Amino acid sequence: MKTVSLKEKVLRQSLQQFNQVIVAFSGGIDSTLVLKAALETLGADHVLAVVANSELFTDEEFDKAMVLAQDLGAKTKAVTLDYLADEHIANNTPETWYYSKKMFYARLNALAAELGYDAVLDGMIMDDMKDFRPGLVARNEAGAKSPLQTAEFTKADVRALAQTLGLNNWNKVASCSVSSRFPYNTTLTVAKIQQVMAAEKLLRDAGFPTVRVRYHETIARIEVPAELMADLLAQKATIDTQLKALGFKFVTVDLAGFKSGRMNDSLSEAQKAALMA
Ligand code: NMN
Repeated sequence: MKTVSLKEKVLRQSLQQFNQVIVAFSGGIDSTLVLKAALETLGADHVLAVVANSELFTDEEFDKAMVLAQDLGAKTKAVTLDYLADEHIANNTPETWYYSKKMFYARLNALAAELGYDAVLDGMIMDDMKDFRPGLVARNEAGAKSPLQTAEFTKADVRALAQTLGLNNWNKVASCSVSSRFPYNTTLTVAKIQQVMAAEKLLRDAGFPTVRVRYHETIARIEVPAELMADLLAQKATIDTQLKALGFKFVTVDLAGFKSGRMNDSLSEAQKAALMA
């Protein structure tokens, strides 16, 4: 098995093939490591951190990512993406992940061409290959590079190297498009998205940094890690009142606890395989 220091060497060598790169930066640990390694390997004049702003991610995450990239010494650029203008995304079809990443990488490629950058890098890691991620198909089509995958980094490797490099202010909780809170084939509106985001913010502020409020029309189904369920129930009256004030008629807790990708349970294995092909 390759050691983290060997993987780090491969990462830095793979970055040296580029002259100027755009790093798709979310502020999470993976893209923070890519940005840091790119800055150190190529120099700050050769790296641009691009942060996407859209209705599908919170403004808080966007603001944090911009500040973090600047703190790391990167030049930054914000791009606004109108995801809901795409009907696959607005109707949350099972193709939503493909079309949202297609729009994302197309925008970054256009920016790279306009500004004279020779590659677009993202923070995908080995673990992402095991998940249902049709966005990887769009990445491949767009020709974007994932240097952490090239160097075979797992999440554990990323954490280890981030610690060695003194990276400690990345967004601790992995973020994900809010569309993952909605059943497939639900029409997304700004109002519904804001309802879910507001509910999750209330829950984060109540002591649940990892939380999903899955939207089932009048029903909110809360997922928190199983070990925190008792803490959630200790605040049940307040949370019930607060989420009803946001427009939910019924506020429920999922007894199975938080599990990333839960909405994909409605897709068959054959459907998932076809969407990843
Ligand atoms: O953690 P939750 O909210 O359940 O969301 C995770 C799911 O969202 C993943 O299982 C994946 O299916 C989906 N997702 C897909 C992509 C992609 O295709 N690039 C990116 C992020 C999340």
